[in-house]
Amino acid sequence: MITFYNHLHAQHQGKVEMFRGALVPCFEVPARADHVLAELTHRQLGSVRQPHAFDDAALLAVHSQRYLNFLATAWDQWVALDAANAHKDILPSVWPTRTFRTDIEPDNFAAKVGLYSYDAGSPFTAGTWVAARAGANCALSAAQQVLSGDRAAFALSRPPGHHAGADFFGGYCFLNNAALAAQYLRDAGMAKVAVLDIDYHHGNGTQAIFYDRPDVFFASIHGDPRTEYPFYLGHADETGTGAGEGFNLNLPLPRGTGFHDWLRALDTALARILQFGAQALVVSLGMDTFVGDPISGFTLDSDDYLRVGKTLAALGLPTVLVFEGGYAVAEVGVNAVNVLEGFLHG
Ligand code: SP5
Ligand code: ZN
Repeated sequence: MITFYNHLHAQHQGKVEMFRGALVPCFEVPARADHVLAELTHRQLGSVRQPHAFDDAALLAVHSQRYLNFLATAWDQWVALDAANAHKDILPSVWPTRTFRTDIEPDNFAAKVGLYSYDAGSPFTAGTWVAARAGANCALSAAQQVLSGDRAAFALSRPPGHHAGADFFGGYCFLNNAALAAQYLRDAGMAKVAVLDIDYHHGNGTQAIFYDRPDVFFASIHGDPRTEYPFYLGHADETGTGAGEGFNLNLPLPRGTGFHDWLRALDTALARILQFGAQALVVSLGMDTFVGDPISGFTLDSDDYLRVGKTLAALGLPTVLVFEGGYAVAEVGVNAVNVLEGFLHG
């Protein structure tokens, strides 16, 4: 299996995020991807390649033009406010909630940041745009690799993507890598594509992007949003809207859920994906279901990820795996590569 990786991911290195009234060190750090890369190399699980460059059209297939303009210029706008800002990250602090207008882009920079985001946990740094673009290129390259006939490919991208919507960032995510891969497969002629999101957190961005569409089935297994981030989406009664009705499946599980019950949910999701008739699968591969994850609540062990990979492979579909969350930094390499090994060697 080919892995697409670009060292530019390390340009996105947030300093702090807001948690319970304090700024705490970021959980989503460059070392996460480096551990996965080291483990891949150590276990010789296929070659690692640089992604190809994709132009704006591939991003515009998922994201809005004004959001992409914002991402591309945000850092320069921030530093133009005050040269001292070059040493601080951008962190959102004000948002348009119910009753506010979102059709007019404010001139004020903080207001602009709030228009295009939804939490104060996702710092935007000097290198965020460069890193996010490189990560999206990894996901698009992995999709292209599968289109060219490979059974599977892995996008080792950072920052993660599944919380990013068509025009907002949040949850450490800026460009929705999994959605970009799925849309790329659609645009290349695959009529039905499924996205399976197994990150601990509901993939609210991916769900929102495809919610009214019957051509991309979205299934997600995640911590119950009544108690778990992102809180405001991911309930079982969200089944799609309009032409997309019936093409969205949420399987929320309580905090503390172990592998036995989690695997049953996976079987449910995979059965629905087969029933849908997917021609390809995109997996949002978050490793924050691990028992040792510092911000999450499931209890999967490292060995369980071999079984996860084997179960995904048994579906028999061309598969694009996209790296998402997973914050037990020392273990994330073994855990992610266990999924790949289980997929390849069962
Ligand atoms: C891609 C991804 O996994 N994003 C997750 C974003 C979660 N952001 C909120 C983190 C809340 C931190 N809670 C800390 C609990 C410590 N016990
Ligand atoms: Zn997550």
